[in-house]
Amino acid sequence: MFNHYFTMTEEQAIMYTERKLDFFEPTEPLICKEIGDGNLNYIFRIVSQRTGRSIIIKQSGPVARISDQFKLSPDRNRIEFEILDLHDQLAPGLVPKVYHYDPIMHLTVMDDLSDHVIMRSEMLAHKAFPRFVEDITDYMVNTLLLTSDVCMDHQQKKALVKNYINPELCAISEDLVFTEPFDDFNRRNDVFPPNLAWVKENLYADEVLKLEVAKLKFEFMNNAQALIHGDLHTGSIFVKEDSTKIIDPEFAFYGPMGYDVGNIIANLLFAWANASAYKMSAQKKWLEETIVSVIDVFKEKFINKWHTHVTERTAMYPGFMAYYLDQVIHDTSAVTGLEGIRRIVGIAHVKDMTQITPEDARAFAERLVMTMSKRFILDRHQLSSGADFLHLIKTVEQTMTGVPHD
Ligand code: SR1
Ligand code: MG
Repeated sequence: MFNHYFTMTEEQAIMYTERKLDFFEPTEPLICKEIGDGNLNYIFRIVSQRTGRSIIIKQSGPVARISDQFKLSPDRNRIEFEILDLHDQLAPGLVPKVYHYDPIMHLTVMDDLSDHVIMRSEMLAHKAFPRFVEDITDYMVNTLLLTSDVCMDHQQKKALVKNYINPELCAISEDLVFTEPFDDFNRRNDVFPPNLAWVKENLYADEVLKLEVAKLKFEFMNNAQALIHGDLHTGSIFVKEDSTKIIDPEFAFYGPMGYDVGNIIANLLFAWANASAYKMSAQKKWLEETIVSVIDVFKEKFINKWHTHVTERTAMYPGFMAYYLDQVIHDTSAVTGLEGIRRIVGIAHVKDMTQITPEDARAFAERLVMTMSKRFILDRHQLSSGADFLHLIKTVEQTMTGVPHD
C-alpha cells in the first residue's frame, strides 16, 4: 500500500505507523489527528491510547495548503529530514530528533513537541521567553558559521550546496519576499484595504526602494554563504520554559546568513507592533531588549566561534572578520525590512498583525512596521549593532506617534 506516493488520511497514517514503524508495540491502540496549521504540509500526531507515548509524521503534499497555485516537489521533505539531522549535530538539543524518512511517501517521523508551544502564539498572549536569546543565537551561530567557507573544507561545502539546491522553495521566497510585495506583478498580494493607497504610493511607486530590493534579491539568489534555515519565523519555533526547538527547515539552501537573522528580528518586530497596539508596555520592552540582544549576542558568539573554528587561511587576515560580520548585519537589516513588508502586503500573513483590532489600529500598526521596514532596507549599511536596530524602531515610532523615546 505504501509503495507509491499519495497524501494520507488520519486512518492511513495509523496504518503506516503500524506497518512501517517500530515505535509502538504491535497491540497498542493508536489514535491520530492531523494538526497542521502551516501553509504547506500535513502533520499527523499519533498517540498510544495505552501509554500516551506519541510521535509526529510530517508529510509533504504535491501542492501548498495555502494555495494550489504553488506546485512543490515533495523532495522538500528529504531536505527537512537531512537538515534536522545535521542541525541536531551542529546545535544539539535545539531541534526535534528525526527517526525515519520515507522517500516514496515523502514523510519524516520525528519527536512530538506537544509539551512545547508555538512561540508566535505565546507572544500573542503577551508572554516572554527568558531562554530565547541564548538558544536562538546558539542555533544561528552554529548552523550558519559552521556550514560556511570560513570553517568548512570548500569542496565539502560545495557538496552541501549541491545537495541542498532547493529551486522550488527558493522560487517561493524569490516571488513572495523579493518581488510581489513591491509591484504585485502576480496579482497575489493581499493588502488590508485601508492601507491600499499607502502601499501603492509607498511601495509600488518607490523606484529607489525597488532598486535596492532588486539588489537584495540577487544577493539572496547568488550568495551561497551558509546553509540557512530559510524560513526562520516565530511560527517555526517551539518553546517551553526550559527548552527551545527550531522546526521546519524545508526552505533550507545555501544563502546569505542575514536571511535567517533578519527573519527572527522581523518576527519579533511583528510581536512588538502587536504589544504596542494593545499598550502592553512590559511585553513591548521585553521585545525591544530581545531585538537588541539577538543582534549583539549573535555578534559576540559569532566572533568567539570564528576565532576557535576558522580554517580558511585568508579569512584569518586582520580586518576580514569585521568586514564579513558587518555584511551579515547589513543583510540582517535588509531582510528585517523585506520580511516586515511581505508578511503585511503579501499572500502569507502573520497573526501578530492580522489579529490587531479595531481596523484603524491594525492599519496604523501595519504602516508603522512597513515604514520601519523601508528604513531597514534603505539604511542597511548604517546599522551594525542592536542599539542601531532599536534606534531605528524608536525613531520611526516617535515620528509616527509623537511619543518621545524612553
Ligand atoms: C506558499 S508558502 C507561503 C509561505 O509559507 C512559508 O512558511 C514561507 O514563509 C512561505 O513564504
Ligand atoms: Mg514552515
